[in-house]
Amino acid sequence: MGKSMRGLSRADEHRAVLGEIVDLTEEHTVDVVVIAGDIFESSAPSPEAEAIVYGTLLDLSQRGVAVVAVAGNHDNARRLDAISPVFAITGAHIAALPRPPTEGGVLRIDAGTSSAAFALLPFVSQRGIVRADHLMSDAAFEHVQSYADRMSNLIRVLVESCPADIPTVVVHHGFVTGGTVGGGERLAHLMNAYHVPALAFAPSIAYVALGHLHRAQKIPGAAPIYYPGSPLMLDFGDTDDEKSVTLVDIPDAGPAKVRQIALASGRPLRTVRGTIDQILSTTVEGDPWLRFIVEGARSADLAKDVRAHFGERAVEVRVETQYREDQLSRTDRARNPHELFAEYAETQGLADPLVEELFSELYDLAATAGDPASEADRYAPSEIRP
Ligand SMILES: [Mn+2]
Repeated sequence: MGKSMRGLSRADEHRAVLGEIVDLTEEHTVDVVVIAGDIFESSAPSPEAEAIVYGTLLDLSQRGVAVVAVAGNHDNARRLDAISPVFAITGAHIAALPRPPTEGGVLRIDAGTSSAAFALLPFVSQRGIVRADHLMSDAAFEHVQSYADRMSNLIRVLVESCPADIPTVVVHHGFVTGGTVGGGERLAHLMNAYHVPALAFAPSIAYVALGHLHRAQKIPGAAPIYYPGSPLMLDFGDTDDEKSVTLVDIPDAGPAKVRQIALASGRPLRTVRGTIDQILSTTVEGDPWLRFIVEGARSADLAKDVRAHFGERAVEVRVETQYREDQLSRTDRARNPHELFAEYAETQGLADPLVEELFSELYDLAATAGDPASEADRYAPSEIRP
């Protein structure tokens, strides 16, 4: 929540899609809503974004629906941690920081005659992993060094602490890979150092709810492991996705039944490509956000002409194969570096979720370097100079 479209508010779409999800909980008699992060776009969310999220949590509470949430890498973990005791009173449980099983890392929820245990592991940065595993005080941590091994151990400790007589659900925000990592190239090596292997999730786990990747997908593994994806299209790169929520039915015994339910709220993102004459004669159905890629002859008034024709929804007008340096000048300072990088990567033909994840990780390290005490507080996008 709180992510804008090239500086234009999407708050109406955020309200609509959360309202749609709240209605779905009633239609499908949902017991628990799981939010695997990111909750907010920024670690300094606007009061409007907070009002939308907190209002939704209270809506769910009034309908008797419990909430289990973990913080993601965009979230301000310490800020969410501060407010979490207040929301716990309403039945919304926010795990913002990694905690040992008995101090909030494991949560039991009873709904009617059914119960489930939730093992909660919010986003852990590479630098945060050492602190996190000290918390768990388990001898096995002394012998492992890699992020993947340490994270696997954290998950094991949490899952083994869950009651054995009820189903266990793991909720985690991070990058989980399948069994195969391809190639010997440097990028693959770096990514390999910063992921959680799907093998970390034991077959006894009823369901693994993941957040981080925008695209809805199932990760191959011994347990059912899913990313539900983002509820709105966030980037022009997402345009082929149908947005959905994941409905999971967990029986007292046996495998979970998982299905996607399409979401109708939110404006789609469309790219229109062609010469300026073709573009100006295009009819656009519905009310999407529009990106235009202009081929062939161009003029200084290109963007003005396109915006005059299509209005405010024409959020981006770009000339094919030419990256314009001046794009990174005035308006972009207020924008999110992840968004800027994704856009740049695309103009360079480098658009790839792995590249964007790597950028986010490097950015995280750079933005928090040298100040371990306030890792989450430091990131304020408007203060970072390009
Ligand atoms: Mn994330």
